[in-house]
Amino acid sequence: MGAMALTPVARAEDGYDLWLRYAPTDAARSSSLSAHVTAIVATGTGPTWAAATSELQRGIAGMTGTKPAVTATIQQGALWLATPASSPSLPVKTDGLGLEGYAIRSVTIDGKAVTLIAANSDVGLLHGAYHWLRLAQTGASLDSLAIASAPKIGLRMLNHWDNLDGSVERGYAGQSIWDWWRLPDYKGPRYTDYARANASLGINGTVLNNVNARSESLTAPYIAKAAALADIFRPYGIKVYLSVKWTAPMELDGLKTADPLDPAVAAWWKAKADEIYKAIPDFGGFLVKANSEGQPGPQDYKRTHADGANMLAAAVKPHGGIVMWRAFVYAHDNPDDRAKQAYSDFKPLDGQFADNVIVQVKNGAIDFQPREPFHPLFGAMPKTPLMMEFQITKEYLGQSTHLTYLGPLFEETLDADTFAKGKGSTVAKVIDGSLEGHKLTGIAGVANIGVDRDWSGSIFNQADWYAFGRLSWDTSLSARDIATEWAAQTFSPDQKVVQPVVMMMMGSREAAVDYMTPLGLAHIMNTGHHYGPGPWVSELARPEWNPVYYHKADANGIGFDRTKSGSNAVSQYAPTIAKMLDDPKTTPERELLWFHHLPWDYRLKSGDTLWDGLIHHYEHGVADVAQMRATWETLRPMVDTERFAETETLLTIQQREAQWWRDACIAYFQSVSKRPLPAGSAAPAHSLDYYKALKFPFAPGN
Ligand code: BDP
Repeated sequence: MGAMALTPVARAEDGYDLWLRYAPTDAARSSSLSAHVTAIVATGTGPTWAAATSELQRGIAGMTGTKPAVTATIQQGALWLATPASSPSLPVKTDGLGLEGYAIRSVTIDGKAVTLIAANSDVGLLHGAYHWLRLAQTGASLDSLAIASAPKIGLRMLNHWDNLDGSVERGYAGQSIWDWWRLPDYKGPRYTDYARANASLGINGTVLNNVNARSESLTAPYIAKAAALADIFRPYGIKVYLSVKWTAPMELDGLKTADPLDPAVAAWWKAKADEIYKAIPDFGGFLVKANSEGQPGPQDYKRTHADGANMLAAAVKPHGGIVMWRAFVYAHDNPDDRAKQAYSDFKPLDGQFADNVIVQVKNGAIDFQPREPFHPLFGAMPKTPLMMEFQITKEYLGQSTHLTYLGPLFEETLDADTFAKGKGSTVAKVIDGSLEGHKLTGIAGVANIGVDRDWSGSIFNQADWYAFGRLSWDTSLSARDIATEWAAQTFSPDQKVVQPVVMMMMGSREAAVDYMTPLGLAHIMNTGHHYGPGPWVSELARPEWNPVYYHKADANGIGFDRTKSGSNAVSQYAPTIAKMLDDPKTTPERELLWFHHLPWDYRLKSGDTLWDGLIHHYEHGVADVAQMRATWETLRPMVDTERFAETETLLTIQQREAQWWRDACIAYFQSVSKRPLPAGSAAPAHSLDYYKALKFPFAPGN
């Protein structure tokens, strides 16, 4: 065991510092760090420079105990921040780094060895400073650095589903961090720490309010509040955006209609945009949920999503703003397979959107399930920029209690091949614009942030925020590498800590898939709060709100037939994929029941029947959680007490609930299949009626 791991923890850790802990290092590392930052050379001025130099000072002081000075002259061992504007004789080329990227180089200037962080802009320098600090915190070598990094995706955004009353839709980390009531005057320190955390990942935009928006967020007092936040975030390279409610002109100013082709409506939005830009000159633009789950929208006036998006786009265009128009739509009066509806609505509109509109598409066609095949719209709208919407908050993956690291889920979707232009047309290439040559590009994550001390509801949930940010900057990073650097910064760079933590994280999402929705099952969570199992639910008003709609289990078999002879959702994919998914034998087993309704006796690759295999997957999931607990237990001597105990308790809950999921699902599926459990599988602990009777009226986030 490394000496570092045994160093007593100087202070209680409650997770507030996230991955920016800058914990004291051992003596050897500390002197190496000091030798690499004998001073910080900075000749630029302004708030972003101040943010970069003070973050470096904070980091180095934390790790070594000594705060380096900021000076204007190069000295041996200095860390030198420079842009072409601050240092005309920059020895490093900054071409290709864009306005947000940076280079980090070990160079010799007049015989003095220095580490140069170079960028075209102040914000680029800030990103470079955070990269250097990440190297420092993870124990990486700081010699011979030759790094160049620039993001491929332009908009890297958090979407807050935060309400003006302080509650957070699908939030499991306490109330909203936006203290709307006391803004714009009172600006607590959390806002700056939020900006620091995001800037450390390169996140450059935040939508402050819920997509299920209230009109009030567009009134003068709330614009002033948003402007106060924008002022705090600006030095960190983060722009503010707002979700808007389609009928705001009617609700706020008594207009008779919200028809996007009505000139009075367009004029209202133009005036509103002008008002916002007066208060927030670099305001990013609007996010819109329209004609979805009861929200009003242009279709209420027999207009299309494109008509609506383009009208708003015209309002923000003179200011350089954009509109992010969500494709998450499905209608109660549409009897077609819910998984097909977004494609059916949007695909025909390809080519009709204004050039400052980007369509925001969820990773899968239903709704943030533990596993979904990639959304068929990716690759299907070549003339339209599409941005990704991931959910960082774990509505369907154990909320605040389960450890289910989302890195592998994000990675799986980004790496999926749409075959839109032949092999290699990955979802990542669709959203970074390279497949079709789009300049407007974006990725959004529904935030998991609240006022809890640890921000995200648990220490391990922080990793999902982290992974989202890192992948937004560079979609080619691996979930494993991201977990590795997160663990090193969050706990300790000691491999004896990092390796087991990464092992737990990397298996955790598959474990959740197994104990919740194995083999391509989806949306069998209980009603409303989506907490816990409810595969039996069948009485809700809209068919697609009921789990039975998704699994279609009966005496003969289980699964949703989306083949040509079923709903034909497969035809929404490129022909190569459609063909593969049309046949259960060539469909990846992990997505089997998403695309096929199969008899219980269907043979899986393992040799199991579908029935036995389903049970075995449920059991693997439970066993994996037991293994995660055992692994965590080995870390007891190496992790500080408070954070160790939190995770220990949450894993105990997770194990109990994984068992609950297994037992409840098996009890239900057995009631329809009427089959005996495979040899060695224990009967559920309780009757089906017991599981059905469990109620959670006050579950959070609902
Ligand atoms: C679902 C959530 C719901 C959101 C909706 C959306 O259950 O709370 O409003 O998505 O994305 O996942 O609009």
